Amino acid sequence: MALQAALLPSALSRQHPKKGASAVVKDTAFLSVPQKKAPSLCVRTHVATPTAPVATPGSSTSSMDKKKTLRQGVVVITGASSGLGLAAAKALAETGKWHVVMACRDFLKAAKAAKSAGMADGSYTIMHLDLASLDSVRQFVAHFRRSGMPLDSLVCNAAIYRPTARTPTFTADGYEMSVGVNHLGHFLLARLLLDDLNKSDYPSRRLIILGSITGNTNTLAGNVPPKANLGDLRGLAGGLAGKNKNGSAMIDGAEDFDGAKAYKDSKICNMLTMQELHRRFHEDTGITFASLYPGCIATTGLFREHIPLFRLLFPPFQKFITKGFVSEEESGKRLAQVVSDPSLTKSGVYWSWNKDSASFENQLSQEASDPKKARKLYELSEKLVGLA
Ligand code: LMG
Ligand code: NDP
Ligand code: PMR
Repeated sequence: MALQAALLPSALSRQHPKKGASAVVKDTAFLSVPQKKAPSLCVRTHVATPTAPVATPGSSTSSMDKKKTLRQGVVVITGASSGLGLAAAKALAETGKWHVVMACRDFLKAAKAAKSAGMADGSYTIMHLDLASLDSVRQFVAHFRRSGMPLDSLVCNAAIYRPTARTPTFTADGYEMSVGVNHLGHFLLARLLLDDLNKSDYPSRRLIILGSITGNTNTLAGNVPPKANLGDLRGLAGGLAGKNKNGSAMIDGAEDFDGAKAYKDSKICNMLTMQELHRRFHEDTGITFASLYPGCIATTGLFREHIPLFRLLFPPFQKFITKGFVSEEESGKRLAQVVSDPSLTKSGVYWSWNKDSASFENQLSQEASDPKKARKLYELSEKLVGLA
């Protein structure tokens, strides 16, 4: 317990009002959202900051007659410039209940993507975030805070997949790229933004990290070689070849680099991180931590580095043979559900969907649910991103 308390970011050690101990969220904070000038690296497409619960205008002057409605929520989605992230951004923005902050590395691409997806001006804000640089992650957090928007939901969605790579590439901080972007960049982002989520007065605050079936060896898909396996994390402990040039770029310390395995390993990290965050912070903050497998979205940019024959055959293979295929639009709705469906508030869960697109709590593989590994991963990751 003492160790847990020591690990809590300062502002997180306070009790959330839901827990009853100290109702720190005052009415005034609830009703006014600070609005500051938009920072230079952020294109804001709306004028009004999402407002706090407002009284619906009515003819009566009696405050008793005024119905309270929920203010618009603010959700940050990383990698919202294509695929699942874009589809979820669109689905959420279209409800009018959410303002979407699209946290993207390629500003212009994101702007074009939002326009061509038909997202309404005013329903989203684009902010620069390159997860391949821990500096960029910190800058994003600073920019977001300066925007004055509250944070009600965070979706760690961005990812890269280098299926044919036999040699590693590295992030600005020198970590192997797949794990650096998919796990370490998100790990720092999530840890920093926990404070902001905790300050939000929104009724259900959520932190969502994308997982996948291919990181789970209790499935057929997870048994297609190369299989995910973090081993004893010795490669990660050694800095993923970052500062230790003789170290391994693979988490398990393997000598040879394998891009497909590095991606699957990074997905195990994502699923373990969600569970460790749940164990450390859910009870004290009331924040919901969740992961999901949205289905096989075989048409997204994730497979851009795969050989052309794979890209041609993979969608029909998934559609007609495995039947695991899901369209970008459908997957976007699934992710949007995890962000905002009032029935999906359970924390520590890995969501999946059945053929009728009904959500259910899925089982993670033994490795992807190992609490000792999750804790070790968390502690090593804190060191690598400069939090410990
Ligand atoms: C690697 O190859 C690449 O080397 C690597 O670079 C990277 O791309 C990686 O995962 C990505 O893949 C994997 C390779 C080897 O798989 C293939 O791509 C082979 C394709 C061969 C095509 C098979 C014919 C299928 C017919 C379909 C025709 C139309 C569409 C084809 C589209 C192709 C898209 C893939 O994979 C193999 O070795 C093949 C054997 C894999 C089977 C694994 C199954 C193991 C089952 C073990 C059971 C475990 C029990 C689990 C229990 C769960 C219970 C719930
Ligand atoms: P896409 O490639 O379409 O989307 C990935 C997004 O991540 C893009 O917007 C991309 O930006 C962004 N991104 C990549 N690198 C960085 C970086 N350094 N900094 C910031 N953003 C970055 O893939 P999907 O939509 O398929 O994948 C989304 C998520 O879904 C991933 O977490 C993936 O693991 C998961 N998933 C996907 C499945 C699938 O079948 N496709 C199945 C299971 C899980 P840009 O547009 O600039 O390239
Ligand atoms: Mg897979 C049985 C169902 C099933 C499902 C749901 C997926 C999902 N895959 C399945 C089966 C198979 N795949 C089989 C039997 C094979 C061998 C022919 C196979 C192959 C395969 C390859 C080569 N599959 C792949 C690849 C990739 O390169 C993708 C990958 O592993 O990326 C890491 C992939 C995927 N299969 C999936 C899903 C969701 C992927 C996308 C990657 C992800 O995000 O996890």
